[in-house]
Amino acid sequence: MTSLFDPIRIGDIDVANRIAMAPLTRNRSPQAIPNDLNATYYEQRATAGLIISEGTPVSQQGQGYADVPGLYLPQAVEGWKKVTEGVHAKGGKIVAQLWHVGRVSHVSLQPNGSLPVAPSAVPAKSKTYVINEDGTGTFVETSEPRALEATEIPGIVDDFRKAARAAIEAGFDGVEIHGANGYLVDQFLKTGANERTDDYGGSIENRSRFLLEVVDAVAAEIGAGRTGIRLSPTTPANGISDENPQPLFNYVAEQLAKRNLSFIHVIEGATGGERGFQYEGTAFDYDTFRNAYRNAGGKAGWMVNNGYDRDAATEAVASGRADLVSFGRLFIANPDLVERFRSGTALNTPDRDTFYGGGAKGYTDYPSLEAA
Ligand code: 8OZ
Repeated sequence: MTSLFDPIRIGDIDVANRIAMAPLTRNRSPQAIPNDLNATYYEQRATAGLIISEGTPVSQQGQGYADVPGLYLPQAVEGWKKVTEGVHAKGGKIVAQLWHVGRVSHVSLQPNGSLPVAPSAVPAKSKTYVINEDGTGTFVETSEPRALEATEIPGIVDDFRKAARAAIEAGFDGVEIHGANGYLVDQFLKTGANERTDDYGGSIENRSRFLLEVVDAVAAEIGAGRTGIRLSPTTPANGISDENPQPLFNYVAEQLAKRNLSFIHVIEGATGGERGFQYEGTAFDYDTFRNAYRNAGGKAGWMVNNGYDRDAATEAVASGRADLVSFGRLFIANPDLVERFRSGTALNTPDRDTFYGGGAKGYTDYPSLEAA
């Protein structure tokens, strides 16, 4: 029976165990540049089999929150080098999460204060995080977006490609394309945000086109075996919804199966909430989704996420339902989560008040067993 502590090769990446650190927005990188504090935080968590970095915008247009580290400035690449060197020195692996928020942004974060872009001019009805003039952070309503011209789409696909190249230059082992949580890729996929009538809207094939173009551009640039993707078929995050997610994601699964990716990272249900959450009037089955991928010949590592604990993760991996499990909040509070799972030691409790923004408090000061 496979255990959480068994190694696995996913695409071109060898990982030491099945315990991944989920991407976590922490808003501690002013000017979008990773710093020494960020490097310490990641290095502390390097015993994860695989770290997926926090969401990393591929362009300023892709930015939706203050103080998140990007991959579009040369100084950011230099900053990320400190992070990847620290993780590698401790024997860990780390991929960069490539992110474009689409409509989940605020004019104050956009180039020249322009409107955020989206498949269609449908507001997210969500919140984003900005910095006030006095330096404190607050959550504010997202701005009204404008619909992308079809002629602008190749440029955004190319921003993902360039960011993937920058990630490799910064020493990452690969990338995860952020296709989840109501951000740009998910906005194209789902009927609740995509009202286009051109090649990027309407049919399942058309709504999946942007995702597949991004995957193909990134895979061609850095290798499919270093490319992963995160999907959230039934999340309501950032106001996203779909009228019929099962055939949509079965199609996405079959298409991805042909591409020999490193891993598929699946958020089950409502991100950070109910794993059984469904869009109104729909019934999505995650086993059917995985089987669509496997039956089409897909061999990538299958990573599941959303509120798993040690026992649920052990079962998921032992049963073959998943190859890896990612943990978010548990990794915030437990830098040595792998060792704590191995020894069955009690876990530290995460402090919500320090999730977003601030400094070392609630970031690099959670104790490890070794320190205690
Ligand atoms: C929490 C706060 C801000 C952003 C996601 C990148 O949901 C995020 C995110 C999460 O994927």
